[in-house]
Amino acid sequence: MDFGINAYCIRHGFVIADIVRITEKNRNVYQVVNHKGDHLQAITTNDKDYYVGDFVSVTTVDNQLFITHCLTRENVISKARNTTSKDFLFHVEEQILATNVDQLFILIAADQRFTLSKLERYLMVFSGMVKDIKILISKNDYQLKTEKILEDVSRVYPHLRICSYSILNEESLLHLNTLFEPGETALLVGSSGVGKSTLTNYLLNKVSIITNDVRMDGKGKHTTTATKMYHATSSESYLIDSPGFKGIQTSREIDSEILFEDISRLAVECKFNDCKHQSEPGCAVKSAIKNQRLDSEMYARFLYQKKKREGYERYIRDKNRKKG
Ligand SMILES: Nc1nc2c(ncn2[C@@H]2O[C@H](COP(=O)(O)OP(=O)(O)OP(=O)(O)O)[C@@H](O)[C@H]2O)c(=O)[nH]1
Ligand SMILES: [Mg+2]
Ligand SMILES: [Zn+2]
Repeated sequence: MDFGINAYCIRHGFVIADIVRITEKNRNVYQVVNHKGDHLQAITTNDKDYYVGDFVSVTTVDNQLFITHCLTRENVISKARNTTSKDFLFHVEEQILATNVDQLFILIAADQRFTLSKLERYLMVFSGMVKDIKILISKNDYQLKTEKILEDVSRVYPHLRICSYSILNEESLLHLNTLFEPGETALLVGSSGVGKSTLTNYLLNKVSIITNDVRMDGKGKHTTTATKMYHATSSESYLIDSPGFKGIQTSREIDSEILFEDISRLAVECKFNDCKHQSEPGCAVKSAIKNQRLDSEMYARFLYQKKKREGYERYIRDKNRKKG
């Protein structure tokens, strides 16, 4: 229950004594845990922000714990901050969700509207930040809807591994439990109401079925407002539950490799280095489609995402030109 502090210190050659990990943040008051598993409160007097998952060094003055600085972050999971301003593309700001994350679980609820675009955005935004990404379809008690989603995804992206579960189905939960690696830190993300907190609750208590809390219409109102890290005894892993997303975008360069690896592998064989895989001669991508070695639907998604990305970049360039 050291929240990974020992392993982190060994990896980086730090001395454990004054290192704690942040499990929750409320303005400048932080809940932290030390290598013995004691839960403590720490504050900071500097103007730096720390995040859930951070390993920080602390000092005690008059019985009060102070964070002095943040230790090397092994990774940072972020997305663009939600904003209602029409002008947000000017100053899109990345919002840090958590740090030092080993596994990312993207939750999609079977009872919510599903689009391939949304799944693609999730994957592209996060795939550059963490290697181990898993997609979970929650609420698979909505059986037909679950099947439709799994079918839609696997037709275009047969290489993506997706697991579905329901909080009402014990067997699916036992399988789910095995996806969480012992000693590792897992972050759950997804729209509001997909079931992140319900799943967290299950993994913490391993109570077989939490029927009271589950409404069959899936529309509970236990909206999470703060990111929080827990120790999940059943999997011996650390779990971060986060508030639901309103949307998913990013201001960073996104990574589409996770979706279109097949296309980039073929692209090295195209005659022209800058082949757009549209009408150029000697295009290996087009010829793979013709020979049915590449799925035409995946290719269509590739063009769609590329067009969207280019439009977005052009928009930012134009705006900035007008501004500057
Ligand atoms: N039918 C069904 N309902 C579920 C399942 N999992 C969660 N729910 C219900 O879905 C609703 C929302 O669940 P939460 O766990 O609060 O969702 P959340 O992702 O934490 O939502 P935010 O905190 O707003 O981001 C609750 O009423 C849950 O009981 C499931 O597998 N099946
Ligand atoms: Mg929640
Ligand atoms: Zn090509």
